[in-house]
Amino acid sequence: MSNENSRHLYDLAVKHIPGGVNSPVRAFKGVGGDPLFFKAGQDAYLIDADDNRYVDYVGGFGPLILGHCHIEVVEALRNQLQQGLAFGASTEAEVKIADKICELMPSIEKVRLVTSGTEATMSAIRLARGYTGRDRIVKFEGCYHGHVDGLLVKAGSGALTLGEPDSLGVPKAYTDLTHVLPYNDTSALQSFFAANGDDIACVIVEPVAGNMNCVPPVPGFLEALREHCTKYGAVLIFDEVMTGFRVALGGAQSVYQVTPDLTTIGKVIGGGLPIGAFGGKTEIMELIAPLGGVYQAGTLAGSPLAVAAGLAMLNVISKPGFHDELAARTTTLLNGLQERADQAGIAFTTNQVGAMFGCFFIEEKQVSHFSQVMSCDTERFKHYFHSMLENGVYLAPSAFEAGFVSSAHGNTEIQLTLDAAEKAFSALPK
Ligand code: KE4
Repeated sequence: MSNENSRHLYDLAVKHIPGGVNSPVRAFKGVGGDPLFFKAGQDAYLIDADDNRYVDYVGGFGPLILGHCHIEVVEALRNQLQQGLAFGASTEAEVKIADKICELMPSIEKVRLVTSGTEATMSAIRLARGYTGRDRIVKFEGCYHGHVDGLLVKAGSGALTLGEPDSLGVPKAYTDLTHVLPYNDTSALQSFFAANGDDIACVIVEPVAGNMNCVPPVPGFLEALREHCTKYGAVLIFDEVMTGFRVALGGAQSVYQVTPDLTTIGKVIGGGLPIGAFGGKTEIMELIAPLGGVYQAGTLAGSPLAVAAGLAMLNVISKPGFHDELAARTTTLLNGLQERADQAGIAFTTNQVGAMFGCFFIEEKQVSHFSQVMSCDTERFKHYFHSMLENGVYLAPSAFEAGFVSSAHGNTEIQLTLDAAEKAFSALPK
């Protein structure tokens, strides 16, 4: 498999782009080697600069739940292109997508569109602080909510991949206001709130952690968050940028039946274009400008192109049975991977919530805690990643990212992946 063109593009890229990438996790630092450059995506496949084809389990890190270039998304974009790209003013489509989001996620009574997940979480936290008049916030180790200054504390995703969970350039005054608790540790939560609950503006949590690989909530964890936030008057923010409309049509909050006060979303609602959103209870959302005193704004918020693509995607995934079918295919994939790892004598386990999954090179059969994620064999993952790549399967270039199945992943793609995994597991150093 030639990577000559990718290598050439990388050499050119590093000249004017830091690390040759526009987002750190793409740099392959977590797996070694130089990053691939891609030129096309079609259905479940990515095509790189050397015309190598890969079954894609990154899906743009979550948005592409229909696979690449889905006909209805492309058609919606084509139509919008004829109408206009940006107006700096409101459009009918923004009303439609706001109505659709509130219909699919009833905890969201009012929603504001932004242009990234980071903007969504940053705005939601500012809103929670404005609403409660409190400054302190709570996040969880290994969770990632975008590169918001106060949230780059023991963060996951690219920060974890690069081994820099805390960032330079973030004033101590900011991080002093951020309390980090262990994910899935209800007793630590209880103790913390007993001592500090009255000072907490909000808790922000990934209801299914997808940035320390994929770690679902243990029974009772989300319920305890809800109970303590209610008791102490803190705003509960579910960061569903990744899980929203992905793990189920109504997101993780519909799977676990725990209702947050605010939710942040993104990825799927933009159909692959830049978008984010935050929303929730009317009494909180009405503090947002121009109605209230919490300022928030964005030049391209509600981008006609992103909204057109997002509406098309939401309409397709709203069809009955869509998510059940996706979850079933994901289960088939994971069962097949587990069988082949067991046959090869490789310590391996998986997590799954809907069409979002995680693979771990670890002896234990249940991964629920950050400490377990950090004990996984990342060297084995590196070998596995490159072997899968050589056999036509593209995984996230990091042991700390979740994987995603799309509706374009059919039996052919699942079988190709399992055949690649059989070779990869048998080639792993014992
Ligand atoms: P963006 O600002 O990257 O659009 O979204 C930030 C964000 C917020 N919340 C959650 C739960 C997220 O997963 C993300 C971003 N996800 C990562 C992938 N794990 C983005 C990939 C990257 O940084 O390149």
